[in-house]
Amino acid sequence: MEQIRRAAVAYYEHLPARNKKLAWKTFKAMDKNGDGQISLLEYVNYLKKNKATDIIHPSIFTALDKDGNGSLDFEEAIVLYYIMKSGRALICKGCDSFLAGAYFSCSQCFFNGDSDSTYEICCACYGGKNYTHHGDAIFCDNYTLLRQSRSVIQQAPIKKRRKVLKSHKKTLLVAEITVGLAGLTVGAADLASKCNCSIM
Ligand SMILES: [Ca+2]
Ligand SMILES: [Ca+2]
Ligand SMILES: [Zn+2]
Ligand SMILES: [Zn+2]
Repeated sequence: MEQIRRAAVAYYEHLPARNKKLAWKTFKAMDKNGDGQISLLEYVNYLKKNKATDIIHPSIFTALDKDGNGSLDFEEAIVLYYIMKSGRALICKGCDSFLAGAYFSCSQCFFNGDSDSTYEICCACYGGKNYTHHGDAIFCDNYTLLRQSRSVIQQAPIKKRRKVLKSHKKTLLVAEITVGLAGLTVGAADLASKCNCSIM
């Protein structure tokens, strides 16, 4: 979690002033009773209202609450803002806990533009084979996937490349732990089959 926290702070520091203001506004909107803290109830209500149901996971709130006092101050909420913006709310399909660190992802599901869901598991579940997925799945760690996403973009024709980059600019700006590129389609159809995980 410390890694995500550091990434979130760096992300926040690079936000233009108006986006920082927006982050603060989001915090104020979540803090319904105005006590400067976001309670679990306020958190759930806000995310439900904004249809960000993928983030309403008890393990995410627990991970965000760094000092463990049961609520989120602004500093803790910056990480939430980062997760919301980067699409980094990933839950392990094996043990159903928030993926706060390095993780493995099925490369076929990741690079298949048709499937809107990716399949991620934590290192412990991958190592312990605590998951069920299609038998021919090739799992890559998130760093390898990010590197391969780059080559997918580079392999795309220049014209399309700009489009791919544009549509993923937000996620590409985010630190290396992001796998928001799941929607990538250009030239990716057969990439999964060519995929060579450096770790395998
Ligand atoms: Ca509150
Ligand atoms: Ca707290
Ligand atoms: Zn797991
Ligand atoms: Zn898969």
